[in-house]
Amino acid sequence: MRLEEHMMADKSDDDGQTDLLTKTKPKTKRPPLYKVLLLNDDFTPMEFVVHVLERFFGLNHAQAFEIMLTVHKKGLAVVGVFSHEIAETKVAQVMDFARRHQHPLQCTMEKEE
Ligand code: TYC
Repeated sequence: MRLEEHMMADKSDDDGQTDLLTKTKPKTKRPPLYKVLLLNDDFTPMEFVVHVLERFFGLNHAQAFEIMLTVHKKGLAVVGVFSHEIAETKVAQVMDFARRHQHPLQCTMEKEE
């Protein structure tokens, strides 16, 4: 047996990635999350926004009122963080509900970094 073979004889699980510079992290990447944002406007009634937050985001009345006020005062707020598919659904539900009630309420999503 050659010297090299003797040295590797008890290292059959060697993956060839022992070098400091060539080691790579095993990638277990989680899917990205998306923030759903509600935007302020001058026309949508406060109570309608509170209702939207209760109906589509499962918030209680106090939580919904608080977030509505944050949007009203700051211009926008994150109302939840979801997978891409769930975020898209929430945005579509809010936009459709607002349109059906002829309110200009805007809801968007943004990738969380
Ligand atoms: N600014 C609106 C008003 O004074 C209330 C409002 C709050 C509208 C939040 C949109 O996302 C919104 N009637």
